[in-house]
Amino acid sequence: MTGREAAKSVLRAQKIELPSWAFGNSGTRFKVFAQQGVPRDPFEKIADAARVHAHTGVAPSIALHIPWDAVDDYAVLGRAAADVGIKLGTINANVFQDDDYKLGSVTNPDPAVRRKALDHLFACVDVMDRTGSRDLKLWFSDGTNYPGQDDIRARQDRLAEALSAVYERLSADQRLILEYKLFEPAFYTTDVPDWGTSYAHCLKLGERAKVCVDTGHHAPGTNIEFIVAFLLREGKLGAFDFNSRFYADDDLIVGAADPFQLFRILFEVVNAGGLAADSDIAFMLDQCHNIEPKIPGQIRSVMNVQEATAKALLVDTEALGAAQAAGDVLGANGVLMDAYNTDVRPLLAELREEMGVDPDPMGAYARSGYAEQITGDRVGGRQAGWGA
Ligand code: PSV
Ligand code: MN
Ligand code: MN
Repeated sequence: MTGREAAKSVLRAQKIELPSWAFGNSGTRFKVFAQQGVPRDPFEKIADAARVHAHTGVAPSIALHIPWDAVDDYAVLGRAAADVGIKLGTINANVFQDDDYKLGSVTNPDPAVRRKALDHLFACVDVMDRTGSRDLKLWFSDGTNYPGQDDIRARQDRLAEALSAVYERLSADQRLILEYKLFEPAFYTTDVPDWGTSYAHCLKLGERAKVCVDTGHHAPGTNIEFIVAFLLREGKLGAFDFNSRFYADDDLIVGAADPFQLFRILFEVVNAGGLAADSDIAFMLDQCHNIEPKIPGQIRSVMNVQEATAKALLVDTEALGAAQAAGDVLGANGVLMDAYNTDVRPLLAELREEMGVDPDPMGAYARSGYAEQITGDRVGGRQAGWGA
C-alpha cells in the first residue's frame, strides 16, 4: 500500500464524536444569540448530529450531557439515534449548575452536597447502563476563589473518595474519563487543574480510569502534544475534547486558531498507534457555535480534524526516524513540515467519494435544504445547557 492509500484506510475508519450541546443556542455571559431552527429536545439534537454524519461519514455518535439531555426512556432515544444512523456515545455529567454547588460538588465541605453530587454521578452511570455508553466523562468546576477559603488537601481527599465510589460503580466495560481545566469558574485553586492531577487520580483508580485532554483547557503556550505523548506512553490518554482557543476556554471551531498545533497533537497520536483499530481513545468535539450556524460549524470542525489527521498520517516516519537517529535536526523538522504543508483536500475528497459521501460536505449540506427545513419546522429552539 502506498502512503496515500494507507492514510486513506485509517481516515476511512476514523470516528469523531459530536457534542449534543453544540447544536443548541450558546453565547457568552454577555449575550446568547438565538438562532433559528435550533433543536427543542434531545431528539432534534440527534437529528442534527446525524446530518453531520451524513455529510462527513466519520461522525457516527453523539455525546450526551446529563441532565441537559435527560429523557424518560433512553431506549427510545437510542432507537431514534439508530433510525438516523448514529449511536449515543459518552455520557457527560453535570455537577456545576446548581446553587448547592457554589462551594464545590464532590469536594464541597458539606457532606450533604457531596452526597447529592455523587448521587448524580451514579445516576449518570445508570444512564450509561441504558444507553450502552462506554465512557463517563467527568469535569468538575470545583475549586476556590480565595486563599484560605478551604483546605486544598482535604478537597483532594474528598475528590479521591468520590472518584473511587464512581469507579467502583462502573461495570467492566465502562470507563471513567477525568477532564482537567486550568481555571474557571474557580480562580484561585481548581481541584483538577491539569493533566498531572487527573493522571495521579486515574492511576490510583485503575486501568479503566483515563485522562481527557480538552485542547482549550491549558495556559497559553502549553505544549499540548507533549502532554499527549506522555499520556499515550503511559496508556492513560482516554479522550480528547477538541476545540480552539485564542484566550481561554473559548470553545471555538477546532483547528481554527492553530491548525499546526492540531497537526502536532495528531502526529503524536498517530505515532503512538492511537488511531490503530484496537485504540480506545475517544475523539470528541467540545464546542459551541455562538455566532456561526451550528450544523455547518460541526461539519467544518470534523473536516478540520480530518485534515490534520491526514497530514499526520502522511509524515514519512522512516525518513523522520533516519534523520532523528543521525541527529539531523533540520532534516527531521523538514520531514514533519513537508507533511504539514501538503494539501490533503484532494485526498479527502477522493476518500469521501469512495465512502459514498459528497466530496464537498459544506456545499452538500448547503444544497440539502435541511437548514431551511428546520428553520420552518422548529419554533422555540432551546439554549444549550438548559434542559431538553
Ligand atoms: C468545561 O469547560 C467543559 O469543557 C466540560 O467538558 C464540560 O462538560 C463542557 O465544557 C460543557 O460545558
Ligand atoms: Mn471539555
Ligand atoms: Mn471547556
